[in-house]
Amino acid sequence: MTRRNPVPPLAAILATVALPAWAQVETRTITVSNGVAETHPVANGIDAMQACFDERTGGAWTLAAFWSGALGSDLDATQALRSGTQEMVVTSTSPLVGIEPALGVFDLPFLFADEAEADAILDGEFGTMISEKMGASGLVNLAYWENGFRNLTNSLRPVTKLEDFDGMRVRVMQNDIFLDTFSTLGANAMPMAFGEVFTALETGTIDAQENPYVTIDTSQFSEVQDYLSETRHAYTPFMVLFSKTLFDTYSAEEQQILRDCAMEGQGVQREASRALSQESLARVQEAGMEFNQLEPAEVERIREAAAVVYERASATIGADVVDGMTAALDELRAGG
Ligand code: TK8
Repeated sequence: MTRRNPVPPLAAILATVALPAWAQVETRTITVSNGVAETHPVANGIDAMQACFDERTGGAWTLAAFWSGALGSDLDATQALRSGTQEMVVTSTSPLVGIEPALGVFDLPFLFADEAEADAILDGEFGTMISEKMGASGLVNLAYWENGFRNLTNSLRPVTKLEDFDGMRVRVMQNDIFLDTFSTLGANAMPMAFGEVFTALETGTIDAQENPYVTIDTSQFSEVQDYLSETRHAYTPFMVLFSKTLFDTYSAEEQQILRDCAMEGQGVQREASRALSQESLARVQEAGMEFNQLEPAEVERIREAAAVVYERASATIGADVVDGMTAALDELRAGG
C-alpha cells in the first residue's frame, strides 16, 4: 500500500489495501472450537476452510482452532456463540435440542440407511429448513459436516442381540431421544458431556458409549473399552455454526466467504471422514478391541424395539418436522 499525505479518507485506504482479486475484508481471527481431537477429520475440514479463506481474503482471516473441548462442551461453546463471545463451533446437533427442539429429528433411531441418504436430506430442502430455524436462537448454520453413523463400545460383552443391552450403563449425549432409545433397549442410560466420557469409562462409572469409528479411534476409547459392535443405530450430523450477533457485523461479501468456505470444508471433511472410517475400525482392532457385526434379523429386532421412540419424541421435535423428514425420505427412497 502506498501512503499519501495528508492521511487519505477511509474509502481510499480500503481501496488500496486489497488487491483486486481479493474481497474487501477486515483482518479477522475467527475462533472455532469442537469436542474432538485434532486427529479427527474435522481438522481436515478446518484446514480446507482456512485454505479457502487464504484464497478469498489474501491471508486476512485466520481460524484459531481449539480441540478436545478446550473451550467447553458443544453446548457451552454454542451458548458462547449466542452471546457473541465466540465466532464458530463445529458441533453435533444432539446436545443442542434444548436450544432448537427440531434438531431432535436427527436423533431418531435408525433414521438414515447410509451416508448418501444423510447427504441428500441435509443438503436438500429439509436441511435448509432446519438451518433457517437456527436464526431464531442467534445461530447461523454455515454447513452440515459429518460426525457419522454411531456404533456401540463397551467393557462387558459383544452386543449381538437386543438382550445384550440389559442393564448396561451406557453414556448417552445430553439428549432425551438418545436417553429414551437406550432406556427402551433395556440399558441404564446415563447422559453426560463428551469431555467426561473417557474418564468415566476408565474409572468404570459407565460400561459403554456410542460414537462413530473415527471418534472412537481419535478419542483413544480403545484404551478403556474392550468390545465394539456395529450397531449403526443413528447418524449424527455436525453443524458448522456461527454466532449470528457477530455474523451480522460482517459485510455481505464477508458473509458469503464464510458460507462458501464452510461448504468447501464440507466436501473435504466428509471425504476424510469416510476414508478414515474403515482405517479407524482397523486401528482400534489392532489396539485390542473385539469387533462384531450383528445378524440383520437381530438389527431388525433392535430397530423394532426402538421404533416406539418416534411416536414419543414427535411432539417435542414438532410433528410437522418429523412428517417433513418422513416425506423427504419416502420421496428419496422412491427415487424422486
Ligand atoms: C464431540 C461430540 C461427539 C458426540 C458425542 O464434541 O457427544 O458423543 O458424538 O463426537 O460432538
